[in-house]
Amino acid sequence: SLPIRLADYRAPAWRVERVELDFELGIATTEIGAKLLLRRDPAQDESLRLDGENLELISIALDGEVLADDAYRLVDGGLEVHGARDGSVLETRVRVHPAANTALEGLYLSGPSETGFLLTQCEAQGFRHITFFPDRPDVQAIYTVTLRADRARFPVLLAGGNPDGSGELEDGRHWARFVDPHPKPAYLFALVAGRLEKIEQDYRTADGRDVQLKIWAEADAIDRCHYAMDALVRSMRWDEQAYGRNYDLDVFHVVATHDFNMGAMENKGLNIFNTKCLLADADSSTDDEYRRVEAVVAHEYFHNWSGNRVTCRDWFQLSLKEGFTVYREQCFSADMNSAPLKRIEDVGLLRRAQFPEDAGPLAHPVRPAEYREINNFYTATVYEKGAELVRMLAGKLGTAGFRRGTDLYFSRNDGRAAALEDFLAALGEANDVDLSPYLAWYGQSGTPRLKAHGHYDATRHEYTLTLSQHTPASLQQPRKQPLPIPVKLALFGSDGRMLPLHTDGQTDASEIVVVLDEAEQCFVFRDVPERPVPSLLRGLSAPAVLECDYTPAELALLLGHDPDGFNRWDAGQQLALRAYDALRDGAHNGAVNAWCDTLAALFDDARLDAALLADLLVPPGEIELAERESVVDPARIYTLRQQLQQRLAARIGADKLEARYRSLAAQSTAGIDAVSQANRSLKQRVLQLLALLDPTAACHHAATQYLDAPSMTDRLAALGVLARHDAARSVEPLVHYRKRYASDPLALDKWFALQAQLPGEGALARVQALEADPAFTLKNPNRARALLGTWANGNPSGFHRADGAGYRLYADRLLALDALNPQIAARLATAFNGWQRLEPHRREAAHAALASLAGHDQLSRNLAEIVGNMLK
Ligand code: HT7
Ligand code: ZN
Repeated sequence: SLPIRLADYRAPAWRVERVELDFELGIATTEIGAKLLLRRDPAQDESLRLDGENLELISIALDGEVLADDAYRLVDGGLEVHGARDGSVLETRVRVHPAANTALEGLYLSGPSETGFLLTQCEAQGFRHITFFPDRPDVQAIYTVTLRADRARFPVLLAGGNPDGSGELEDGRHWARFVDPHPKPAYLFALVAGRLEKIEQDYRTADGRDVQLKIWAEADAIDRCHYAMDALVRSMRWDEQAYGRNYDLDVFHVVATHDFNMGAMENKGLNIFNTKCLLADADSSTDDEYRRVEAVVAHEYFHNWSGNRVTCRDWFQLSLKEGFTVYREQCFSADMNSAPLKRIEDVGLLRRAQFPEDAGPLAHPVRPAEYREINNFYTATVYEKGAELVRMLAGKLGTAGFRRGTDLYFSRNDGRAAALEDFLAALGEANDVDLSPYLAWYGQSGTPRLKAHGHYDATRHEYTLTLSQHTPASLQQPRKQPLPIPVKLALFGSDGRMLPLHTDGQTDASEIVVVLDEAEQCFVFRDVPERPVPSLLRGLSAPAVLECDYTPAELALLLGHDPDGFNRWDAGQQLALRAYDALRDGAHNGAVNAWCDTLAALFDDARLDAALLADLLVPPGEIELAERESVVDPARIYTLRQQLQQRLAARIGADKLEARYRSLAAQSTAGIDAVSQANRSLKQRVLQLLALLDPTAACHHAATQYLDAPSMTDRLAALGVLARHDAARSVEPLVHYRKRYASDPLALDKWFALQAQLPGEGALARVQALEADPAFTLKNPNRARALLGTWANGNPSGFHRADGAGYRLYADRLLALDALNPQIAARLATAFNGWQRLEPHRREAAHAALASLAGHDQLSRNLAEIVGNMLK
């Protein structure tokens, strides 16, 4: 297939003003009638072409006349119709097969044929699997949807919009109609039909609309939806207060499914969620999962404005809705919880997932210039880097200025399909600033490296900071431009206090932002009483990698004293990298000691938040460490990182770890309040460190903790320590867990994932054994991700075996998956990212596995694009 290019964008020649859809629902076969009121752009004279995939056309009529065979043509991927005029009405009837749809795109069945329910997934291009339509986001129509089905088999019938009547039909069937008054693109269409239970809550918006909130799930899951309802109500209030955005229909439905390709979907008025991102209760959910539910509920709700009311002109603009909505969710979660902890989590994800993507063969700009398969572009770059770009803009404008900008953006673009330029223009115009230089960030891939060098002039009391930037070349973009990089900074004195800053522009602030927009620039600070320690890129003020010639002692000072939790953590991460390098190179131990000594001191600091301490005690992960190596040996990285943590544990000492563990264990509760979560987080970390020094003692605690655990977080943490440090002793609790949660798919996913994460050469055999478990199936994306995805992405030392056997098995599974669900196969295939930098044996084996995949002629467009890019 040929790539689709941003440069080729043309406004649609044909639009749909109104659409009436009529569904005759059945599990094996569903018939869909569509009536489209068409509008033609008088400036274009193309004939009407509609998208359609895997549709059996039953009938077709134009303006009430059945079309003759030569008046239309079924073509690859669509339908051409001759003779349509502006104002014409096209009627089609098609047949689809939901139960046979394993790709989970379009209309499909969730669960077994006898008991499951029907639902749709239309983003990005699923609607064309439901009916013939101009399936592009800049075609926005008013939808009237009628659902008909057997009442006993499908007691609940839902579609997006406001309810507009329902009633009985013959033969035990019934119907329900919905009208959505807000014009929307096809990707936001949704329906759900089946046996579902609900919980409800009334909500009055700030502007006075009474809304019924309804969350739907299968009977065994409905009791686990209360936390999501609570998160939804908080999200709605927050969007009213933070952005002045109110909900705009009389009902808001949320539906949970176990069978979903992504986390959730923001369909207008009918959000659909992966159960993994919606269900939460103390017995089966971890603290991380509670936070994820809160975040994803908020994210999808926020899309009602950033995505639905203002949508994307074309899929190249995807970050317009995704980057902005991720940013909105990040701010919401920071407000609901701890801002520094949230930032640590998000920056961790950015460095672990986005930076490697941006440095490898799949690198692409936040606004890509071309794609073959749009589903491959729901990436960390579009989402997470996109959110960082919005954060930069928001930081530049300040809270009030950013709000002025978003108000203008929403009012000016309401009901429209917008481009990223519209976003920057509104933010800029509302504040009288020109933000167009920031557009360069959207068009250039790669993570800028920011170099900093400080010079102190003791006689003049002047500190000169020289900043320079460089973005490594990529295949598509051999020459990278300098970007505007906002560098938030502070200067610290040797006593660990922040120094007041005196520059030409500003005086007396303790933290300022300078913008580096050339390859190199100097910034001068006056009246600096002593040689300062700079703290740079605070809060990660731009998605860049900082390379500063700090001494270990300087980083230790920041780790020990920075009043801001995030910056303290970040200094600790940089120091840990130094320590890691020293261990690897057998160099002087200065950095190792500085890292261990400072953390050991903080370990004793009773004022420090327990959750922050837990994060401080974790060095950068294996993927981040691998990113800095020119030749990667994942087994060696694992071993060195273990050694580094062992040094830390030894420096703190077994007695202190043991005592801290006991005191935290004595305070354990099942609560999900911040204090209880912080307690669990630190307790887990302390137990992990203890296990590196005294595995017997740690496993003894873990065995007890597993049995007594009042929460899933504690239970899994204990199981993890046992499985890593005493395989024999972990057998019984693993079997116990497997039985206890036999009928809880999400809990079973965690069981698969925990074992898939166990490091070292044994991982392959373990994965194969787990594949033989009767609960394993490639058909369910959550299950496939839990076992195969966790192994390949979350267990570098276990996946990257020197003999390449991991790659061969994985490639084989990708092929099998591709035949079922191309979106999931393509996503999992990205685990090969970085293969070119592997040491020669592994590189050759990875190359062979990728080449064998590329040699198959039946690959989906999804998998073919990823594998093809990987091999470029
Ligand atoms: N906007 C949603 C994207 C999504 C999706 C994309 C491709 C295939 C399946 C999908 N399910 C959901 C999710 C979001 O960002 O909110
Ligand atoms: Zn989204």
